[in-house]
Amino acid sequence: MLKPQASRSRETQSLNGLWSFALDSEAGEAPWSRRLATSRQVPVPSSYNDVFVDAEIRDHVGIVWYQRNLIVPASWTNRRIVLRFDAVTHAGTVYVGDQRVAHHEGGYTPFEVDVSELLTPGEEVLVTVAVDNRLSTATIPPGEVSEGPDGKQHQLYRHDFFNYSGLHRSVHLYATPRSHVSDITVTTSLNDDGSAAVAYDVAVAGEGNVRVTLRDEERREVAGGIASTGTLHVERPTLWQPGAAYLYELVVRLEAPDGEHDEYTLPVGIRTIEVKGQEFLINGKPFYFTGFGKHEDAPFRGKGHDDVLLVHDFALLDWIGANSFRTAHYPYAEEVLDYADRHGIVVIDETAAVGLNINMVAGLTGGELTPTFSPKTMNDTTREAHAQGIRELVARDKNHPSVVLWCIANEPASSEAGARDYFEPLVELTRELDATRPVTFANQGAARFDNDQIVDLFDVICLNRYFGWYEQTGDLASAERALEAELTGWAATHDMPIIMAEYGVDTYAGLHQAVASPWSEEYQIDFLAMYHRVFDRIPAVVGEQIWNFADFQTKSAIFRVDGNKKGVFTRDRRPKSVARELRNRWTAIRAAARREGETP
Ligand code: GCB
Repeated sequence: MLKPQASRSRETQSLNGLWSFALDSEAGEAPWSRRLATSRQVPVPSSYNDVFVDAEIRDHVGIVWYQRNLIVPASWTNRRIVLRFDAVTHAGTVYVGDQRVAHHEGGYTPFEVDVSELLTPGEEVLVTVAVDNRLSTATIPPGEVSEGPDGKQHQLYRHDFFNYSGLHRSVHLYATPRSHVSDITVTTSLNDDGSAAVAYDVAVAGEGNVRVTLRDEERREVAGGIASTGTLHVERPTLWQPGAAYLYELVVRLEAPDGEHDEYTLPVGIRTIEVKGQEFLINGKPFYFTGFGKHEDAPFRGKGHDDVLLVHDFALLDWIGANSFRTAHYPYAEEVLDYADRHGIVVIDETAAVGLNINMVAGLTGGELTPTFSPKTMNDTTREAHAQGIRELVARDKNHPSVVLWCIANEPASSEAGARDYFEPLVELTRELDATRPVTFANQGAARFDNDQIVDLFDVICLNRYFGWYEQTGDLASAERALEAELTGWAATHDMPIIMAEYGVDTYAGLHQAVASPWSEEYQIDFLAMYHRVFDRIPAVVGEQIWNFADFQTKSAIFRVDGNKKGVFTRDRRPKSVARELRNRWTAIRAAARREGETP
């Protein structure tokens, strides 16, 4: 799915800014049929939860209404006009004037609707969106809604981050010619003589001839084609590499018989990815992932996309020497991937399938066990929502060179009966949609190398482990033995590379101790140093991504103090003491990789 873009043939209008906002209980019948009777305004993009000072809004379960007017420029006559939402979390129903024009489920992928027939250029119209944040076994992520004794809806969810909701990303109105480029797929490979093949496939709605031109960063044409599908040959390509991004541009032009042309420009990074035995190769050379599991999370805006935060977070990644991150636990804004493409940061791209694990907390507390995969729990409807999430993720992100690995779930109950039947078709689907990238899932500690039911379906083992925190709390010597036994077990039983996709400790910034124990900055330093010693002893470990980049908000819980505090940075992005230690380690790892001719 192509991102809106202004070009010679396309125009865009941002619908970001302040929208009218009302809870469902305040909005009356058919709120789209008139102006919302409210003085409240909410910023877009943003979560609505924390911008007001009102528990009713912060903890609201159900529908809220967003509304604004729009005017299509008078010059947009005879154009195809599209209304596009980059993310409505978790479901959105859109009305233009009196008409319901779209409904979309899945809070982290875009959707759009052709509204050409509904809008008259030059005239004003109301756009109203019902945003529903309820999660059930029919949604990804899943959850359960129940009615409390107060008659209010209560939302149960099993993921460890606050259920922020709203219009989290940009809203656009854009115009294209009626015959237009509707999709582009690009894949790249390298030939033995060092030249590259850039295979492209252009989908068109309407009629016309396609022409493509590949330009380098100096805008010099390096190859071209005159068909909607083909392979371009690049003699001496400059490769896209971690830390040294290089982006060509594929300019796609559709020449329609009526003389109207459409033009779309797609950045293209030439690079290869391969999993070979226990190695992860980028451009044929071993790559070692350093970095974090992140979140889209910040004070006030919640999960709302913000370019200031985007640039600052990447500046911190650069400062600390990280070369990668995982989009835990949902697809991030496209702006984030564009930035990663342009700045050479490697991305593990994750779906929103988090919390498919009913017994995780029960397992820890000795509660009663319920099967996770069953007709009453995660069932065929859940799996269809999950499959749709995978389709939309791949459709949106397939052309990003920074994305090197699809992660289709976080911590599902992969040792339980039913996990294999649930996951096998989803892995197959991912491979059908994209044969060029490996596939993984993030494995939870209860599923070990000898009882996990699904890992062999995948290409890379991603492990989330908390020895020394949830287990062996405060006892790093025992934790070190447990971690080493676990990693050696995986390495001996599976010929696959291992990435430690989560490891970390809650750390209260400013808490210092001479004798380090949990929650102190010193314990975070000792804990991470212990993990790193172990990783360095096990060659199958090809990556370390600490949980988490920054402290983040969660629902209220007895083991959370104003959120999860496992960040290496605080929620307002100040480094904890461990940051400098990591900077030394990761800078040294990168320097060694460069010396040895590996991918830094
Ligand atoms: C995990 C989850 C992550 C949590 C983390 C924690 O395993 O994947 O979402 O936030 O543990 O801090 O407990």
